[in-house]
Amino acid sequence: MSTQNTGPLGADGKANNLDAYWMPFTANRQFKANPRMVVGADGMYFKLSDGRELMDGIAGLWCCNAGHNRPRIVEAIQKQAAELDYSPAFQMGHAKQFELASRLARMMPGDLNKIFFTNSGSESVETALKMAIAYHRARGEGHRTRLIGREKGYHGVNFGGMSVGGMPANRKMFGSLVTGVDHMRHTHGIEENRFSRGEPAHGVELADDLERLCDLHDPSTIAAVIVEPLAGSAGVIAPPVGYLKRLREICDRHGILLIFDEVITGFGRLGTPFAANYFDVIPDITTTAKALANGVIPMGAVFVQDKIYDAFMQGPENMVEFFHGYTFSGNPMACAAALGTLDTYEEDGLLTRGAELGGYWEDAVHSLRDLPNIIDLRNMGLIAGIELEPRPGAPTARAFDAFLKAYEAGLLIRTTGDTIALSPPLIIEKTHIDFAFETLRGIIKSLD
Ligand code: PXG
Repeated sequence: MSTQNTGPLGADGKANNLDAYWMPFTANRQFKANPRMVVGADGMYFKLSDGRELMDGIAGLWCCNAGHNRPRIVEAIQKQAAELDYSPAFQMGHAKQFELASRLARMMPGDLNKIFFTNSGSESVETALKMAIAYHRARGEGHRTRLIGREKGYHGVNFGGMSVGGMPANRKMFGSLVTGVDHMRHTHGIEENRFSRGEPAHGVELADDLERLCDLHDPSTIAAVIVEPLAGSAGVIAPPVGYLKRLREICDRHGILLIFDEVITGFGRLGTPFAANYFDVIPDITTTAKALANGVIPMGAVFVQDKIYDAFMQGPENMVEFFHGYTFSGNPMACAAALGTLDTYEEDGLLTRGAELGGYWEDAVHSLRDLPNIIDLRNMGLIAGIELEPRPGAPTARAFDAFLKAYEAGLLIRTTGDTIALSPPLIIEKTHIDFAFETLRGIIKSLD
């Protein structure tokens, strides 16, 4: 079943096939029985092994915000590879790390002026959680160790992120996880919020759930609260009006750090550079990855307020201040790709393009309302969530059928549970939006 030849013979003369690769977050047996193979990408489109084009409705995995095969980024990587391929991440530096960090600091509102580089969203989250705990300890508040996440949150798959995350399927197989973690209630499923355009009107009081956890654990034990400003993986859940502001107020009242996980919302997804701009709420720490280097080379960045960095800069100057970092933190190839990406975002005005197109996008999303099996439609910036009624006794099956049919029709979508998520490259044009929603209209109509 999975012996299909995927390319030329290996040097050992044996056929390459689909057996050896254990694919992430994939139904391996189903995929290998009927593979979907990509061979190229340009602009808004993937090219498939059968010669067809597939419109990218999800920016790769929420990461190729400038679209594919962008010349600035390609050239930056080619040049960098020939000039400086790698330089040691610890106790050595190269100019592009400092240039990139300076540029990022200028882009982010508030005092989030210190940047720590990682290679993924998951690593950014681990880094942020460790920073939060160590920050309090450095200030003499070593009793603040507890971490608070939220139900339905997704913060990557490493132990810290999985533990503060609230996706049951991502947690249940992996034992007792990190201890000293608790969760606020999620903000989804409020009946009056169905078919909201942008921020839903109801549910600000759910932020007060943090007060409940403060009462239970005592705030002096809590280091940080981490939330996605808009929850992506759980199915596009925008925060109720005023919710994030209230979380900020509660954190301030109790000396708790607020971490925004902007791995999805960062770099223009909401029509503003960051969700912090959109919601006008400044966290203490922001985690990013994905679109930082346009998905071309793995890279993440953690932004921290000056006060946090400063708290670490104590003790003898020859001592390492933060015992944390990765071999590939700030590596030259990733920095070059990120600088080329930021140039592209700037030149094409992509970080605010979602605001310009947002109205057209929103109308397109909500035009599906009359279709069968639609139980909710949600949108913000260039994101859409289309929630389908689950098939009785077969949750997720209807949405997965939509995924397969869309693939056949030339459109790449994501599904999570019974929700279809769309997050196209920010270079999208109205004609692409029309194609996506006309295609989806036909598909959703045809689903049993
Ligand atoms: N935080 C958030 C908010 C994320 O969305 C991560 C952390 C982890 O990032 P890495 O780079 O370690 O994967 C993510 C990742 C989807 C989807 O379609 C979402 C993610 C990854 C893959 C698919 O919902 N989010």
